[in-house]
Order: sequence, then structure tokens, then C-alpha cells
Amino acid sequence: MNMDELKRQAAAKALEHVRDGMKLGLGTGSTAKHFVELLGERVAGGLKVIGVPTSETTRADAQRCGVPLTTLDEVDRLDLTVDGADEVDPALNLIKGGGGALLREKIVAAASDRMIVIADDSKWVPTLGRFPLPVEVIPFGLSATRRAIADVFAKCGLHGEMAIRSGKDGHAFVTDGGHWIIDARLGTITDAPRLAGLLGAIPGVVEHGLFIGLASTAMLAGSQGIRVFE
Ligand code: ABF
Repeated sequence: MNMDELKRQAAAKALEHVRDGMKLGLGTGSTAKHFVELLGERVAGGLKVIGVPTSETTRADAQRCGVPLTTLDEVDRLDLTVDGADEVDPALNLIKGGGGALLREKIVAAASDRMIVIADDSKWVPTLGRFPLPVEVIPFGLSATRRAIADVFAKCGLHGEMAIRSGKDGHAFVTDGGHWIIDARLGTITDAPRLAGLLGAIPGVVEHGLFIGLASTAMLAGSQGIRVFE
């Protein structure tokens, strides 16, 4: 079974938790795209759900698949968010943002009663940090923000190269929110909750890719089938 089939399997497993009338957060990335497509098939069969997309890409996918959409201004709480991740650790803390959608993903996940993470099992790690940590920043005052981020890494005993994510045209990648992303190659993040708190306090940092205490379940597909972690 190839990676894409594994991702679709994880998405199908998460779909088992969707009930008629649910308000859903719709994640971003290739695994979440499988979920949106499978959800669209169920909607075509009569399932009544409504979704809040976590990116313009997911909005387009959901519209293509016939999934009715809403916003967090119309529904202030969601029953369930299903989203991908770049890394999942045993505490179900995540690194997300490889797809550049971390800000809306975190807002939607935090507005949800439950969050199911779906992924292939290559995302499972004993400690976060192998995947570069995305930090979403405001372009204004970027040098000062970079220095403050580096100081926080040093305070946490972390060191790593920071790079501004580039877009297709060679310029900086711009998020749906109009911000830039710094990717930090930290290697191993020993105390993710502490780092998350310190990063979140930096002026100029809009959001970061550490999702602490947001995921309630992880469904990871591998050659041995689907492993579910609560
Ligand atoms: C999104 O899903 C991002 O936060 C994360 O980078 C991505 C994982 O991508 P994929 O499902 O394509 O592996 O939520």
C-alpha cells in the first residue's frame, strides 16, 4: 500500500466519527484533502454536515466536493476538527504548518470540542522537532522578531538554523493571512509546552506550529493497519 492509500485509510477511519448535523473543522494538507473528498461522498448520500475550512485551498476542495461551508462567526463552536500534522508525539502534541495553514488550523482546532489528527505513521515521533518548526511572523520588524525567537530558543537550550520560507516565485511565501513563515530546524524539542508559551509571547510572532493539548485522537495508518491513540 502506498503513502497516499495510507493517508486515505486514516481519513476514512476519522470519517467514522462524523454524525449527521455535525459542525466540522476541515483541515489542510494531502491527508485532510482525502477526508474532505470522502466527506463529500457522504454528503452526496444525504449526510447533513457543515464545515469551516482551515485554508483557501481546503475551501476550494470542499466547494468542489459539495461540502456545505460556514464560518466561525456563524457557528462559534465546532463538534469535531479533522486535520493532518507534520509530527505527532506520544502526548498527542503536534508540529503543524508545513502546509502554511497553521494559523487558521489552530484557530479552528481551538474552537472544536474534539480534534482528530489523521496521518501516515511516518509522522509519529518520540520527541517533536525533527520536522522544522514553522513560526508565522509579521514582516514588519522581522530582524527584531528573529532575534527574539533566537533568544527564546537559546533559553530553551535549542539551537537551529532559521529560514524564511520562500514561495513559488522566489519571494517569501505569504500565508492566507498575509504573513510570512520562519522555519526553524531545531532537531529535538524537549519541552514543547514551554517553548510554545515563550514563542507565543513574542511581539511579531502571529502563531507557531506547536499544537499543545489540542488533539484528542490520532489515527495513524501504516503497513500494519490503523493505530488509534487517544
Ligand atoms: C496540515 O497538514 C499542515 O499543518 C501539515 O503540514 C500538513 C500535513 O500534510 P500532509 O497531510 O500532506 O502530510 O495540517
